[in-house]
Order: sequence, then structure tokens, then C-alpha cells
Amino acid sequence: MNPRFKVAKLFAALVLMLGTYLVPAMSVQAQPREYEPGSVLIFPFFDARPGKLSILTVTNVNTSRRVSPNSFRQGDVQIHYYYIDGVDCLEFNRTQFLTPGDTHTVLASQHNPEGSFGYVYVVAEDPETEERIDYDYLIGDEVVFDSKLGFVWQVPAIAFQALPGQDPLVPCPDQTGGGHCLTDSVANGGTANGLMDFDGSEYAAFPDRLIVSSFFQQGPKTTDTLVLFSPGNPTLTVNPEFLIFNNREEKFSRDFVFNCWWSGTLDQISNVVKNLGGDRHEFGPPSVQTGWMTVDGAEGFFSGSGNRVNDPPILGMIVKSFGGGTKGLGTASLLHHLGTQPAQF
Ligand SMILES: [Ca+2]
Ligand SMILES: [Ca+2]
Repeated sequence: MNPRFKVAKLFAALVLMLGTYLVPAMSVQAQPREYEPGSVLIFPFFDARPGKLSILTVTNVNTSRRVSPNSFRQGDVQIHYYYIDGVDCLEFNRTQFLTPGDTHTVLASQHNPEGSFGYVYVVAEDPETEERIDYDYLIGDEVVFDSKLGFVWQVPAIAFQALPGQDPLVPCPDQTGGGHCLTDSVANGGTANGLMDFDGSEYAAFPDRLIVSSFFQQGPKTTDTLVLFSPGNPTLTVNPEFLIFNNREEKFSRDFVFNCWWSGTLDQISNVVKNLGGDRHEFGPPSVQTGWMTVDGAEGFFSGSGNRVNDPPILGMIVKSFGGGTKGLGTASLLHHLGTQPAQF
């Protein structure tokens, strides 16, 4: 074989091989995957106020009882609950040990005696050292009984997968005694800053924009309640931008301000949702208009210092009620999302 051709062939093989190893780098684009197991679960809204009952479940789908050199089984994990109060975003946290295939269901009001509503996140940790680990075996659900509105809603937790252990061909250098990859580790591509980085290296990135795919024009019989929050920033005031569309491709831009966690009806964002000016005959009878909207963090500023940040990360969900009052029907869902951006907390 011509030596030059041989070199070219070798180079091509090398590129191919490198390509295989470079595949995990593309996971920068990874987004949360609501119905798949992850290492961090975020419940956007727990509500333990009078008349509401929030039941949270975390299930460990790793059933491996193989014993590691540190005497823990591979399916043993510590889960760390962080309850964040919806008013001041102060934290209450506690841990729970889960055996292989274990499931843990709690009543938010009993499990967290300090807060009545807000959001919760759950992080997988090594049961021996309590370090955060790549343990994509946690799934979560929440059921809320709302006797005030007269309905029950359920949503899955938003699951973020950890990324150091994504490639079975390239074992991560920094592992626990139980054989799980550490997430906050420089050797594993992380930052070792004591924080969770949702940057496509430690954990899947946050979504850039959230989308309410459809809502009915708001009125006495249709009330949608949106939940929004920016994790990890108790003193951050977020100034998101809403793009609201009717069913005739007309767009309305609105901005809005909230502190750390917010829940409110769509008409608190803009009265446009009560008067969409779209096609009344598309749906019905009865004639009701529909619209949709996108939400982007846009910008935020810290109370006190006044320092501004671009595009703070946000997550959320929506509770929809129809009919009004206790005679109504209701449902809830997570939001759709688009694009990726980093978050850190
Ligand atoms: Ca980190
Ligand atoms: Ca954004």
C-alpha cells in the first residue's frame, strides 16, 4: 500500500475512533427527560397549605444487590431532599437511605414541618461519603389533593440525568467505593465547586425556554395557574419575557417580575389572556378561543447589590381548572421546553 495512503487511512481510523470518544461531549445539548430516571429530580410545586395534600414519591429503579468493596450494594443510594419555601426561598433539607428497588412516599406537610408550599428537589448521593453521584435510577411523582379547588392532580418530577458515566466504553476516573461516578469532580469533567452544574457535563442542561402549548381564553370558567421559579437564587428577582400567541398567529410580548418562586393566574401576567382577539369559531360550540405562550428568563437582578444577570434559568408547571370553584374539574402538567442553557445551584 502507498505509504501516504496508509497514513491517510490510519488518520481516518483515528478520527473515527476519536469520534466515538467525542460522542459524550455532544450531550451538552441534553435536556431534562421527564419520564426517564435521573440523578436529580425537581418537583416544581408542593402545596401543604390548608385544604391541600401533597404526596411525593421517589423510587429507586436500581435493583442490583451486588456488593461493592465498600460493602454497600450497587443499588444502595442516599437521596437528599431540599424543600425550598415559596415565599422566601429558604431551604429545609433531609436525607433518606434507599435500598435496591426501594420506594419512598411522603406527605410533604409531615416530611417538611417548616414550609407550606414551594418546590422540592432530590439529589442522588453516595450512601457512604454523601457525595453527589451519577445515579440515573431515580424516578419521581407527585399527587396533590386540592379540596379547595375540588380536584386531584399528578405530575412527574422533572428528571435531570448526570453525565460523567454516560459512556460505558470510557469509565469515569473518579468513582465512589460503590462504583458510581462523582458529578462534582474535575477528573470526571465537572467543576469541583460544591455546586450542581446543569451544564451538560455534570448534569443535563436546563431548558432555555418554557412553553405553555395551549390554554383557553381566561374567564370565569377557565382559570390557569402558572408556577415559575429560578432554582438556587433566593435573592434574585427574575424578569421573564412572555410571548403570548392567539390562534391567528398574532403575538403579544409582555414582561413580568417575580422573586425566586411564583404562582399566579395567567391574567396576572397580562389581560391579553382574557381577550385574545383570535378565531372564536375554531373550537366549539361553545365558542372558546385558545392561545399558547413561551416564557424565557430574559434577565434578573439581585436585591441588595442590584447586580444584573442575563437569562436566569427557570422551570415551572401549570395547573388548569375548569368550571370554577369547588364544582370544577382540573388537571396539571409540566411545561414543554425548547433549547438549553446552564444553571447552577
Ligand atoms: Ca459543580
Ligand atoms: Ca432562557
